[in-house]
Amino acid sequence: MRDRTQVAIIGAGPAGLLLSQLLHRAGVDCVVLERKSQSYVEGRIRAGVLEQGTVELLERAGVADRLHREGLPHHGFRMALDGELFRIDMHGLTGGSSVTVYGQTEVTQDLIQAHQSRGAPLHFEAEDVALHELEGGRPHVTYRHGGAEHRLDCDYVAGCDGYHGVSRASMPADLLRVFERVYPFGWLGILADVPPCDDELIYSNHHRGFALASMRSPTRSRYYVQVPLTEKLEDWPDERLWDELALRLGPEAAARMTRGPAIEKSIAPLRSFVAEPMRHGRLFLAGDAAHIVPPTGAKGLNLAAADVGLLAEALTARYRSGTVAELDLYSQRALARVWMAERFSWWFTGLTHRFPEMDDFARRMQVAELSYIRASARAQAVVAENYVGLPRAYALGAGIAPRPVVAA
Ligand code: FAS
Ligand code: PHB
Repeated sequence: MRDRTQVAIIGAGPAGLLLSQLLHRAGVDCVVLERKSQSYVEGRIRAGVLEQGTVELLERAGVADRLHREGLPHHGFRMALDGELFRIDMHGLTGGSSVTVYGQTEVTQDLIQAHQSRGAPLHFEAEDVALHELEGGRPHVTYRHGGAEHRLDCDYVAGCDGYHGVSRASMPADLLRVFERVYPFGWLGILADVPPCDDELIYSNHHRGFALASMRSPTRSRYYVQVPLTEKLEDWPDERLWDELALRLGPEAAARMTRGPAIEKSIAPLRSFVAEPMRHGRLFLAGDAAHIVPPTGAKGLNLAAADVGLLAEALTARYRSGTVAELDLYSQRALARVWMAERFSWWFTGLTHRFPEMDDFARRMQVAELSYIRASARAQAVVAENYVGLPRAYALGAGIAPRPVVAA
């Protein structure tokens, strides 16, 4: 079967769904092709913190009603050093910025709901998606769906298919430059229908390892502990995990912690990854297809949204006024923001986690840096403005956006 659209979007994660919704509201035709089933996509448990910029994009996409009803505005978060808590007053230190705690699962469900209520072309279980003629005059996507072979002719392809997707893999190997750090540990996460131990998040640096106390609602908690990559889920029965969380979060948080059965438990590896450029001909990458951050800084989902905001504006300008200037600037603009978020996520991970090769000197450096942050409002302001999301102007300032990398 043969179809045509203006923008073919690969992937129905937050990036693909948000881009599709923004383009639809700008009058741009698009089709979303997703490899997995709807229930699989809706069942994924991932991010939990939305920057103000992400909330504004979801409002612009017309999918923020439930977010405003159920999302939890957070004006600060706590840090713990070997069990001793101190607070980062984001709202006070950034002139009024904050974040909203609202699960990526809910964002995805709200976006899918918006698509299906308008009968949008969102195809789940699209198999063997392949991209063709990205530099030619007839870009198109082929795929199999419902047992039939399909060809989708388009003007542009948005690769929103995550780290393991087909889009980045469709770029010429000699064009791509990748930058990567793989961390020697993972995060063991637990979701439980118990009240959170605090009304704000707690990021804990403990000599036994990192722990994070987060939440999804006043009755649903999300916790993480750093574990070696060799650990298996069966090594961590619920009781062992609750005991470890109590130790690493410290006595004050432990006293308020409510235990309960895990409704989801998983181990996620941590990596920092960037692929440059984020464009090849008619293909534009957005979200995890182009970059990965360790979840420590709560940037992954928010970076995907920031890419999508830029790409939606550029595609809309192209169809409304015929200008391709913003499309030509997309990769450089997106990467400028990506690298700043990569730096913060890498730094915050280094500050809060126990590295296997860490000697006593390195441990003392961590303790000294955390003690300095605890003591200095200026140091806390740096943490706060990165956590709530840097102003777009920082990345677009002259000389800040990295020059396109020219092969040596
Ligand atoms: P996604 O990976 O979410 O979506 C890509 C979509 O493309 C998927 O639905 C996939 O099935 C589909 N796809 C892949 N290949 C395809 C193909 N060939 N054809 C069609 N479709 C294809 N971020 C945070 O900020 N905080 C966190 O706590 C956090 N925790 C995470 C935990 C885990 C286990 C993982 C993997 C990520 C986590 N992240 C976290 C990061 C995460 O939230 C991502 O940043 C976010 O999902 C990015 O969204 P997308 O770019 O849409 O990519
Ligand atoms: C979460 O609630 O899942 C979460 C919150 C903050 C992070 C990472 C994950 O930095």
